[in-house]
Amino acid sequence: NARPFRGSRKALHLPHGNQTHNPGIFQTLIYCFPVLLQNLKDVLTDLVPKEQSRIKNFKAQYGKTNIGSITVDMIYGGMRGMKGLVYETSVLDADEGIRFRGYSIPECQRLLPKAPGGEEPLPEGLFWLLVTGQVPSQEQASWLSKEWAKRAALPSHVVTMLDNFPTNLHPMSQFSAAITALNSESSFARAYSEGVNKAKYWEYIYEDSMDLIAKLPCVAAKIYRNLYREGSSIGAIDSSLDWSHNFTNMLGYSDATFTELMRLYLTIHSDHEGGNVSAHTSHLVGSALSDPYLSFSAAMNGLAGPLHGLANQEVLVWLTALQKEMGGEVSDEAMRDYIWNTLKSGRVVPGYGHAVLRKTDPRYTCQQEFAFKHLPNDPMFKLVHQLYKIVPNVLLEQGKAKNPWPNVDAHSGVLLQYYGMTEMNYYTVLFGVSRALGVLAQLIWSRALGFPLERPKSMSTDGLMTLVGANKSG
Ligand code: AMX
Repeated sequence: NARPFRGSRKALHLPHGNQTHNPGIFQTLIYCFPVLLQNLKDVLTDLVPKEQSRIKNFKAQYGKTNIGSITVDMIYGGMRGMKGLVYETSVLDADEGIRFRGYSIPECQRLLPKAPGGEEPLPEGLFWLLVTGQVPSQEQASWLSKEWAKRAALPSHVVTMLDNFPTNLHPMSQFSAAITALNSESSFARAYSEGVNKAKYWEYIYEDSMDLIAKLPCVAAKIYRNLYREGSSIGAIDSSLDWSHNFTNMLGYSDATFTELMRLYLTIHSDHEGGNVSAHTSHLVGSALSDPYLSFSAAMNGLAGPLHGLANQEVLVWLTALQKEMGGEVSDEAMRDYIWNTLKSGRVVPGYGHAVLRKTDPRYTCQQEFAFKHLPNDPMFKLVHQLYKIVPNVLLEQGKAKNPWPNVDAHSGVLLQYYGMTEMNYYTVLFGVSRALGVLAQLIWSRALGFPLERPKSMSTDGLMTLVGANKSG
């Protein structure tokens, strides 16, 4: 749980964590006048050289240290457990779940700034934490709200493009295509073509990332309105509101609890360390110095897969079919049979299992808590809760899945449908808006730290067999 930039707790006068380094003059100013540092770029400008030199020293001392071995199973098994990436913003523990810069989800819920009168964390605060390692002040989070409101406008060619998509094009395909087209706005691509010094890459990646995060709710809302609200206008951004509130307004929802849900949703889906398909994709594509728009749209194509982000859509489709077949109240026995039928027909139970996690996903747990608080009697929530008691035992009995417990996607759709968002095909777009916070925070650091082009060695089966001295005829 190492926290990379250890000034943070002292800066906010948090009670725990020992100071083990000598703050420089800039850092001292942070301690005395935290309110001065509302501009995220200023904070980063201070942090980047410190982190560059920390890693340089680490590599100089330990660069040749062996940290594990690679087996043939790992290569055929989707590189599970292979340590092969540096990813700073979050780390996933198989039993405990995700920690964002060292902070668990309950800690983030407690410590991150909230909207006035709200109880859920603001995604702005989470982004600040992911980028800097520091829990932001209320002022810093609202600086981000205002900054994103300022940068939200879409270029007209993207609006035209979205308006011209056929209604049978999946919302995720529309989302990804629009993000690719937004690269007309890339300040990194422009600066690179003008020969910018490598040392300045991160500054342009920062600008593009901020612009992209600001624009994503507008793109997502436009897709929603075009597909499900007869192309009605998303309205204008209100610079006095936070990012999530503007998003729910643009989607056309006025229930304050739905906005609270969106704050929680956009916070918890943001990041899940570096090896998952969407984070790894943006990391890989970004390493070719493709700009943040191109890197992030590539990530969205990965998120659109049913084993990854599309699972939230799949869960609701599966649950709705269950309800249609079985009616309102379903007995445990009938539910067991339904689950077994899914497995026997060669399909997965969506929302269950995970490549890394081995316990219930804390992102599931916090959504469950939200449901207990706000919709305890919703029939679909009751169904989800009933499944939680039955699916793990069935998966254990089948004996294949390494993790029989629910992941984030088992719960999210049920909350959304309760507030009237019943368009299941759209759910992964919301996941995508949130995922930008994590992968773009990392992209800024990847360029600041000068990570090279990603290029692992691949092997043919014959080559592998020769390497291990196997008999090639089988
Ligand atoms: N239902 C049925 N079978 C499952 C299963 C599930 N929920 N989860 C795993 N299995 C099966 C696998 O398909 C695999 O079968 P095989 O040996 O016939 O190929 C076997 O159990 C071993 O798989 P594993 O090592 O436990 O999982 P994995 O790392 O290969 O895959 C995941 C992880 C998430 C793709 C898988 O658990 C799954 O398909 N879950 C359902 C889809 C889902 O919810 N995805 C969302 C994940 C979270 C996210 O990214 N948003």
